[in-house]
Amino acid sequence: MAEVERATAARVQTIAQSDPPQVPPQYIQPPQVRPFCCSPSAAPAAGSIPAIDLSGLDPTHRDRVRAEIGRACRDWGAFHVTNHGVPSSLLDRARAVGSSFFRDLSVDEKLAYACDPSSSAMEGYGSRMLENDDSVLDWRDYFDHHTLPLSRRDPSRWPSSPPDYREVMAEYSDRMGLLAKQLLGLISESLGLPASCIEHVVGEFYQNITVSYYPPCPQPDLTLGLQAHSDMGAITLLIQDDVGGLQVLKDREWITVEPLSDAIVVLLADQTEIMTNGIYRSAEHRAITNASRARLSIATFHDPSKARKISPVSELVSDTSPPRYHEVVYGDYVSSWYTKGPEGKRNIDALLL
Ligand SMILES: O=C(O)CCC(=O)C(=O)O
Repeated sequence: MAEVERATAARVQTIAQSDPPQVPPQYIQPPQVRPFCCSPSAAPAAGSIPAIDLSGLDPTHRDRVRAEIGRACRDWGAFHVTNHGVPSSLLDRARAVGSSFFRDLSVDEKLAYACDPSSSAMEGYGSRMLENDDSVLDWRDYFDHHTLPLSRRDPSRWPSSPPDYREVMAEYSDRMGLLAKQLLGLISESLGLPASCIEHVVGEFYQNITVSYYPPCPQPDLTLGLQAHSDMGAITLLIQDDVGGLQVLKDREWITVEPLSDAIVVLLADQTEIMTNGIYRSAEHRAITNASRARLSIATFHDPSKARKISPVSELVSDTSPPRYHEVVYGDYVSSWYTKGPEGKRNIDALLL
């Protein structure tokens, strides 16, 4: 098969557009990880991630916000923030340019931005999370952008259509970076640490933005849009459209994160679990599919540089509370994630002392 044909055939959107009655076998998940429910609306109604109102961070409100963030990080590792200061028009524009890229461009136009399938974590248009031959594939196409530090940002590698794509994504990156810093400050304070503590350990943010597109799926009960994982870095900020499909694991049960208009989902990632010595846990999450509507999400990952060494912060370690994780060089952590695959949280568990 010619190179381009192979790439085209691998696109989930192309498969979905041919209206197959069944998904191809490589998308069928083993029974133990299949979604219990076949549509987000059939998911358990009880329990949803907490929603925290960030408005008015003056000293009085800051105490309330800190306490709520502490509870959410301890109990869930995931929460919504509202009144976060990012204009809802920007969230809408980011969703609009993302869905226009997937919906309005032909496959050939999209393939002009294809990322190199033989190399992990590359920028561009892609379809699979892992390249291991034996891995079950996600029912998802995506576009990954390298956005911060600015030296990594090259909008000429991003879609030129719709015409405002690059401008919107750059502004979105800047605003998410600022919010991520603010949230890491509140998370530090919620542990009685100086606001800058976690941010100092992380150092300069390495930020990537992934726009995920999940076409309608003929067999949502057999597939996953994105397999279960926790994110590798420090903190992820995610928006989704009104279709829904993000699920967070809580007490061994998958809870659907109902889309909340204008809110941003905060997901603690593995390095924050290490820095907080396990007081706060990273959120294991996944995306399920549905048969009727395509879904879009935009995840913004904030990571340390590859050279950064991460360990539990000294203020949280004592004789009575010894370190629970080995120190890790972040780049080694990333390599191991891509070699072994996410499989839930296996990678971070390997660092437990
Ligand atoms: O689509 C979603 O809601 C989840 C996306 C996600 O977890 C990711 O991009 O890593």
